[in-house]
Amino acid sequence: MSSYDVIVAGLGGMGSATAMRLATRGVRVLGLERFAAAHARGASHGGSRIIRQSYFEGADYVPLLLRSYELFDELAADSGHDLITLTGGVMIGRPESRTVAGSRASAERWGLAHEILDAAELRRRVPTLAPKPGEIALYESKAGFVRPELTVIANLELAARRGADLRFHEPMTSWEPTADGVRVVTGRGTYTAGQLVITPGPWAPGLLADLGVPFRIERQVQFWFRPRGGVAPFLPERHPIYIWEDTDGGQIYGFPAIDGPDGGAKIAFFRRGAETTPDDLDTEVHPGEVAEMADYCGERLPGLPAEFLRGEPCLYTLTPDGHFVIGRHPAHAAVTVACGFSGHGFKFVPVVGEIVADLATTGGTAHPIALFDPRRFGGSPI
Ligand code: PYC
Repeated sequence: MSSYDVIVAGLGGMGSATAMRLATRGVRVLGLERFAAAHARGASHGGSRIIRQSYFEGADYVPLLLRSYELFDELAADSGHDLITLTGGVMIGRPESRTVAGSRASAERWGLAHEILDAAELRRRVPTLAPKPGEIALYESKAGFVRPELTVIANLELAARRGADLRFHEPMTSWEPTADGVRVVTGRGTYTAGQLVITPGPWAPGLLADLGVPFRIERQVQFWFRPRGGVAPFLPERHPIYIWEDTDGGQIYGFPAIDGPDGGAKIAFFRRGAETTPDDLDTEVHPGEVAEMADYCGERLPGLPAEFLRGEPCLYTLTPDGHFVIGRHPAHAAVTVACGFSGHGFKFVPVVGEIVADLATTGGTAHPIALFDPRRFGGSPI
């Protein structure tokens, strides 16, 4: 039976960053992943994910975001992969909307550079966008996108180079506490370690049922459209990322055309997905779904939905309050969990890797993570 300091179960965004950080610190790591590296069955794919600093989800996230920017730069330099592109970003809605008011409150609290644009100024700066009367935008120059698959690959490459034992197509099937750590079973063997990190993505409801967190898994589709007249106005030199809130609180979010002249631009609803499970994921994108998105964005980005190019579902693991779940397992001191990223987690990948590595090796972290306490839903761990 092989023995390690830490076993990391799940090598998507969060698990790959944790494995890399642990290996960098000289920890003997085993990483287990049920699929291939950088797969498309979770929420770490799709070519782009938003990164931004003003954070309507909560001003408490900002210090973590600032650290994440530093660590994305470090990861890019160490791996040689181009991971992060700053295009600027606009958070659009009515002034009192969560997207605008919350972004503004967080920017003001932390002194983040930002501008408030009225509808006419937004239209002048970003002619592809057609705000409704009364809508405004918060513009942030530090926003942009990161490359999720490349980020996972960069972490895995560095983790392996620094000594981590990474095994793919080998999911953890069970684990149990032992006198001095954990025993982990897979279809190929049994392993022991002092600590176990569970970064399960959408497998959280099954693998972490004993946490008592009422997770909801939602299927969300990412759509790529070729704009009318070509991608020129959507190129990253000219086009910011955007999050746009409607009067009913619904949001869409989108990206510049980052894949060259034939690639189109990606857009998605933030939360309109059907509940599913990772084993039942419907990977097909249906004509009715494309029509719904084309119809919705036709009013707001009239030039975008000219030609549907492709769609790709991803899986959100939602918590009731939309905040992450990160911490020591309340019932098992040898287990650390990081899950429930609720559709807005990828930008935090490097800092979550740092936090989870801290927790697994020392039991604590200097980062502010009280918001993510696994015990906050009052579920009683079994
Ligand atoms: O952070 O990517 C994001 C996001 C999109 C919509 C809401 N948050």
